[in-house]
Amino acid sequence: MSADVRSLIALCEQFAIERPVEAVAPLGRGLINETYRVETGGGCSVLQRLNDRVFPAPERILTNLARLAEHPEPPESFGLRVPALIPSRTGAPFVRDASGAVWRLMEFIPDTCTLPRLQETSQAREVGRILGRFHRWISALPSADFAVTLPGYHDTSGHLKRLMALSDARRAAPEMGPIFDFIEARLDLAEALDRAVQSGRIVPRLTHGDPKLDNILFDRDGRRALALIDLDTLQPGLIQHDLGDCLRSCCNVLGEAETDPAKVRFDLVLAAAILTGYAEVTRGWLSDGDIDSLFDGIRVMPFELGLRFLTDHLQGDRYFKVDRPGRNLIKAQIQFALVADIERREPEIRAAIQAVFG
Ligand code: GN1
Ligand code: MG
Repeated sequence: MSADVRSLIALCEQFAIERPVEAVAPLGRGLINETYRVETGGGCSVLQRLNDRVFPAPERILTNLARLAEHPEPPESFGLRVPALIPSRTGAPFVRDASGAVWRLMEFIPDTCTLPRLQETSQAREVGRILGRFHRWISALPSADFAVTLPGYHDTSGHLKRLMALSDARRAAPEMGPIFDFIEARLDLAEALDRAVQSGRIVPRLTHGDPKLDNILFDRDGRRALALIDLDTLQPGLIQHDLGDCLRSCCNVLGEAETDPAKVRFDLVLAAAILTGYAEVTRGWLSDGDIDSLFDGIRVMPFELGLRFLTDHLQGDRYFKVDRPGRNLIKAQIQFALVADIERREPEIRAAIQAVFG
């Protein structure tokens, strides 16, 4: 359901922008929120309707962003831009429309682009650097000060349980057999990171939660990564979630929308470059337990997203936006194919982790 341009302009005008709005157009490839690029004579901003079927209390996202804004912005030399929130004319961090939905307006960082796929290892290194800088920047903040915007978000075991609870009736479909066999052979994987937390080998910290390639802004010629955007899931989590998800997204060079699972590969050269960039800016920050659990993070994140896509398919596509029925099923198969390739290449991936952090 997308709003018409006139009501979008009326919404924009409730925010503290000086010039009249000239144009509003859909922006980006996000699967959850509605996002628009807003043009005024003086520049651009980003208008978003936060998805209240996904986020139980969208205003918590804005509270977290306000908390983040209290933290001194990184100096220019640090190399991390953070888009500022534009308050409403009454000074509130968001505006509610007549239906009660929460809308926010954010600064559009000019002269940037997103990359549909990484072409060069130098870009991958930049991806690692921007994630590392982001982690370093937020590491000074107590994670307990931040609200959980999406409860159970990276609770892989919880996602697995929900899928298993609803699978019975649907398992009869012939294409489901091999998928459920694949999942059932990996029940243990869902708990790998939980076990590391319970044993005290890794500790929860504040994380981005969704550092996929689409959420990284590069300069116009695609050389330098300038910003990590989409802070909706900034909440306590694990470093392994962020690094695993970043590699899941960037090293599957055919992308999430590929339709042939047989073609899916995990690009180890890109993975090594991302980890190298990350280590360069965070050197010494990860503990031995963090490093030991990195491979589990890399393997578990595509598994978890596959479980989430499959669950959504079986529940009638209520969570992720789809362009046609069946899309979430194919997306799940692509993620599981990525898990399989990561498993095939486990020794090489572990060796790359050791070479970078060891
Ligand atoms: C969703 O909305 P978007 O596109 O930033 C999802 C992520 C998935 C991603 C897969 C809050 O992110 O967890 O990894 O799709 N965000 C949420 O593309 O569920
Ligand atoms: Mg997101």
